[in-house]
Amino acid sequence: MKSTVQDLALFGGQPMFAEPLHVGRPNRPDKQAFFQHADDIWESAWLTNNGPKVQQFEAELAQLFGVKHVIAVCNATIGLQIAIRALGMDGEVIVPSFTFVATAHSLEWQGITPVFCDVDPVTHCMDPARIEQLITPRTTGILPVHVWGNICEVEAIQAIADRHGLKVLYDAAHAFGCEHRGRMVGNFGDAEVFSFHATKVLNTFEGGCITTNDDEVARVIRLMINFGFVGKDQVTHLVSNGKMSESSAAMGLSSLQAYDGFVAHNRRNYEHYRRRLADMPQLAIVEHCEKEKRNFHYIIVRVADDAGISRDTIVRALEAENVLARRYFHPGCHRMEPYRSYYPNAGLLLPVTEKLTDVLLCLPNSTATTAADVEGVCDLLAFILQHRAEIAQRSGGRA
Ligand code: T4K
Repeated sequence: MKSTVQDLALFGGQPMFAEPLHVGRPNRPDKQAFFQHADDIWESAWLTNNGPKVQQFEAELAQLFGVKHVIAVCNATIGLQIAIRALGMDGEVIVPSFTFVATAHSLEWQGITPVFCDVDPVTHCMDPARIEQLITPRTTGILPVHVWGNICEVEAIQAIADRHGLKVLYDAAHAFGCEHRGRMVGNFGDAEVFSFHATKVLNTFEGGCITTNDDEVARVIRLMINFGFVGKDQVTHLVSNGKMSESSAAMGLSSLQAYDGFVAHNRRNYEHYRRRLADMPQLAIVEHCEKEKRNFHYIIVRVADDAGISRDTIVRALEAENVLARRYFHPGCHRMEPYRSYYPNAGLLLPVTEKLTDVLLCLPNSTATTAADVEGVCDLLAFILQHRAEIAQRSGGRA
């Protein structure tokens, strides 16, 4: 461990970790289990287009979620775009700015105006109290995000949607395996979209799925992921290609087998971080609900206003030590193009978002993060905090 501030890699010392410690390192299932599925695919020469692995993956997911329809897709961004169309959203849709930019882009990309709504300071999910003031005659839907696996206030949001005749589509990219009042995510709103990107708790390299309990919505989505084909020659919709490949489904099936182990590992790391961070009043971990199913995948820390060191300086100091923490979600969609040019004053209605984008950081967690890694990252954070005044001074007064 380091003894003086000069030992920090930021000031020329040796990095504490020889190899980079990434946020977003994939959870990998048993190699043989994956290879067995890959071998089946090889032998069958059926590589995509609703093959047997995709069908099996969808069936296993439907059982896990307890939902009527699961449609596997090539990634969550395409999944969102297709679900938005299938639900007939148009005009304006209310969406948080505090999310990965894919959520807003999936609307704007198809000519729908994302109307940014502020979020709750504790859960970081859309604040239902802010929704109604954003509804106009052009509003057709609400697209909230279960950020970090925290579940949105689904009852309050549904009540607003019902009052105003709006569709609700959840971005559930972070919420695989989570539940709310005993009901699995996947069953809320008109549809939900999960991401199985490499960085997610369960991955299919790239991938995702759309879930719904509505037979008609599911029927339209199935057309929309496959060029609009009904049968061999007849096309009924102007749509896209959102199919998941068999190799992705193979990764999904083997990952489902390993999923409980992923969550147990994540949870041990989360508890470890929480224990250590309890001694650092400048850093508050965003807690996961422990009474209901959660995936414990995201370790999010809030830097206190009076910490005496900024989030960005902490991230720079960690990075120099090879701890590649991320500033999810910085700077907020409304500060990214094209939204920043379209709505330069959007931040005035988003005070909580503006704050969160400046004070949160995401620490490494996945099966690639060991207990020794967590201990090392926490030692480093404690050291940085202990020497925060000198760090600020040596960084040219930049706290
Ligand atoms: N909605 C929400 C709320 C989302 O968070 C996301 C995606 C979406 C929708 C859209 O889902 P998809 O269309 O992707 O299915 C990453 C992911 O690319 C993105 O999927 C994810 N959210 C977002 C939160 O994180 P970046 O730009 O931070 O990715 P990148 O390349 O910097 O990788 C992150 C870290 O992961 C790096 O430290 C390296 C590590 N990594 C990454 C990959 C791809 C690995 O170790 N191995 C890998 O294979 O967006």
